[in-house]
Amino acid sequence: MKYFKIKSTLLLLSMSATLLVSCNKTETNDVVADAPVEAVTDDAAKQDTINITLNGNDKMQYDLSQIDVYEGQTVVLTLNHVGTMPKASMGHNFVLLNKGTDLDKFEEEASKARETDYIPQGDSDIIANTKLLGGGESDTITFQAPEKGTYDFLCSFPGHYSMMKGKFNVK
Ligand SMILES: [Cu+2]
Repeated sequence: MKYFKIKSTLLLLSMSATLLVSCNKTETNDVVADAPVEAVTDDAAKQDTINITLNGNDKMQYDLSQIDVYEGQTVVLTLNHVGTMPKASMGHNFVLLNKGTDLDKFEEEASKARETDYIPQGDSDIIANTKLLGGGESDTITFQAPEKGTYDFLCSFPGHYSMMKGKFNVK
């Protein structure tokens, strides 16, 4: 009986010790995580113009899956095709689409638009797009960040968007 009591006291002690440790840990993490993130955020938000570099390669990959900008900013986006394959077999572009665009539907339309490099003309879902590039080529576009929210970007070359897509976050 006595032994049990000591044992449960010990258990309680170790539990509160664990709680204390985890509380402290959370507080420490918060302080450490908040300070630098806040500083970077403030700096990035103050800029009128934000430069984004996105690379696409011969393995049908972008090097970014998330792009963060701020409302009202002028976005200067450069897409580089860092591979060597030609546009006809491994073409890449960047297409930014309106919130809530049905990606499968868009891709269906885009794949029919071969004459215009897979950009369906007059499609109101397109906010901005680069040219279609082959290996070694680059294109830079400038556009206004749309209103706050999460948007999709993708490569509209047939079959690429299952791998080549990401989120464009306007904060
Ligand atoms: Cu592509």
